[in-house]
Amino acid sequence: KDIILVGAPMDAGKRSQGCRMGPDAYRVAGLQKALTDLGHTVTDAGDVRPDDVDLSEDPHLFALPECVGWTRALSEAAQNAAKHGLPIFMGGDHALSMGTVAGMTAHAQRIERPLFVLWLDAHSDFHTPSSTDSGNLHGTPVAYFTGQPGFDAFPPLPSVVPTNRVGMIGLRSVDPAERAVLEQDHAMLADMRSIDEHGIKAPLLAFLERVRAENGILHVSLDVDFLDPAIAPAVGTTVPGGATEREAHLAMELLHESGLVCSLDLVELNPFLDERGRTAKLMVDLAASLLGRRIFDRPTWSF
Ligand code: DIR
Ligand code: MN
Ligand code: MN
Ligand code: MN
Repeated sequence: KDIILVGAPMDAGKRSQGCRMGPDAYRVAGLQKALTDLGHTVTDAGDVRPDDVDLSEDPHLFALPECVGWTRALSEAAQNAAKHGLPIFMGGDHALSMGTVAGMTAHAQRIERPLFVLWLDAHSDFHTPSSTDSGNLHGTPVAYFTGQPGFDAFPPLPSVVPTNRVGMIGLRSVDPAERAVLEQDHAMLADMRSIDEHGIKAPLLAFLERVRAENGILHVSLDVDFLDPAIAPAVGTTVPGGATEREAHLAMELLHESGLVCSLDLVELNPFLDERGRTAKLMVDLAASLLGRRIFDRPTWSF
């Protein structure tokens, strides 16, 4: 496969800072080598810069103009990268997914296949600019790309991802306003309770089956806080009770075997909070599993 690494040092999606160091942390942790070792051709396209936008600040939102500038620039970067291979967006905070998913919808339109999005996150990130009480736009990307109201300051989406093409796995922190909408909606939701009861494989395979049935392509958005804070401390919004290392690797291996993944966000890594690169290295290992790293190349134990 041709893989394009796109740095997105976005830190504007929330007040606490440090995610801008994410792309370089992934470089130092050896993301490119981990993927070339699997036989892929990997190009590092460097870091994207936000567009300059002529927009005033909104008192209720943190860094709105900068977030709009990032959305424009990343949408363009995603569309271009997707023409040449599978982009991996090295974040940066989760507000970057407004741009990457917008760009991937344009790509999906171009190749005439529907885009699905898998959101691996403790949070649903389904706030609108008016429902958010933190004012942090990293809590809003899913609402943006599913076409919820209130995003007039942002670029119009090339095409909307309907909520029935969104799967969320790992949920354990959903604010009341998000919950009210999600409960009546058609996104596939697997909270930690479902994972405890059924494992991570059942909901993931059910979602992948839906993608395959509609000949779709799949954008995966991996938030560091999907993982349990005990194994992934380098994130500003830790929530206890997250995915284990083994659940996460299994999910990545199943995603690889599906052959459906077209693009990947690695988001919310804050190297300022890391323990000697531990979280960055785990995220690199997970990306490698998603791109084909496995223990054995033949089935073991069950035949
Ligand atoms: C939180 C942030 N729900 C908010 N969401 C996070 O600010 O409204 N998403 N951290 O990953
Ligand atoms: Mn531009
Ligand atoms: Mn998130
Ligand atoms: Mn999160």
